[in-house]
Amino acid sequence: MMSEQILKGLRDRDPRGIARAISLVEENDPQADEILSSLDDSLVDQATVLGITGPPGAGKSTLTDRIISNYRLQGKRVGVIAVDPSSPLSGGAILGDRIRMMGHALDQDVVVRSMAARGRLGGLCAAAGAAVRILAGSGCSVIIIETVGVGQSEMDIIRLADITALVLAPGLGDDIQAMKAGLLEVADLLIVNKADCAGAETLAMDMESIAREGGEKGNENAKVYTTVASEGKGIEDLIAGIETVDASHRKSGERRTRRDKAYDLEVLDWAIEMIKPSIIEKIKNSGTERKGDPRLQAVKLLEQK
Ligand SMILES: Nc1nc2c(ncn2[C@@H]2O[C@H](COP(=O)(O)OP(=O)(O)OP(=O)(O)O)[C@@H](O)[C@H]2O)c(=O)[nH]1
Ligand SMILES: [Mg+2]
Repeated sequence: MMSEQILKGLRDRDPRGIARAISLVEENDPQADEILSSLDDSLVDQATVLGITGPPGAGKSTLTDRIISNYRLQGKRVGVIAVDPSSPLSGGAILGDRIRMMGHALDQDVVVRSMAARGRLGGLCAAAGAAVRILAGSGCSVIIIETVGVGQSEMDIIRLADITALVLAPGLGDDIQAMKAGLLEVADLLIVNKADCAGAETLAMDMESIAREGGEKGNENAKVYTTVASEGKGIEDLIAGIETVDASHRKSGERRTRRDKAYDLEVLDWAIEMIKPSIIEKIKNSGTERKGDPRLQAVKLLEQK
């Protein structure tokens, strides 16, 4: 597809054109610059980016599906970025399955994109940031980023979100304990899904007390949302909660602060991305004697003009 066609596809909000545009950016194709500079910044500014994170199998995709349905009823166009952790922790879930779970495959106003965290060239944050803007620029007023809450790149990507919801579920074992601390720090909303399962109540009470005492973000009124995503229970309450947080972040300037931080992170990610090939080339050409400390070699290499 030529870039003119892709630009038209974006203007027409055609999911295939959008997918192609994101791929070109991911591949660092020269046409990416034209695509990215053609986007409507006011749409990007206005969109709400919602991060949904939590351990594998907590029900993030099922919940995402329900949240999409709710926004679709409000007439909103929704974009989804599903980050595939390609980790054994995901229980062997493969990309295809994650997307197939979305009950909106035929809806032109739901655009789903998957991205691999591992085994990819370049920064996930950079590519996902661009994808968010492309989705927003093509009319998605809500963009959901689904990511498993393990690993650094997954934590980095959640910083692209205006609001982050942490999804936990009973019966997922000790992994949760290990994850809780880091995830709680980034969570604006706490969700206990699988409320139909044994142990949900205890988990919700646990989460509530952790949230109440939890450091900087400690919140006297910390509320834990309970859902049964598979049956669509608790979704309306959750959506109302998301909207309350969104409105309060917009008013307080928190949203601006987060976007500024995310922006810097993306610039860094892209810059590293762009400088890498030339460094690799330098190493190849320098005929480096593999002697002395690699760190010192790196210093020398960077001093070369
Ligand atoms: N009993 C019960 N099962 C649920 C609920 N929500 C989701 N499930 C089931 O839990 C399993 C995992 O759900 P997913 O939505 O794929 O979970 P996920 O967090 O997206 O998983 P990964 O993407 O692999 O990290 C599926 O079999 C769902 O049908 C719920 O509220 N109650
Ligand atoms: Mg999933």
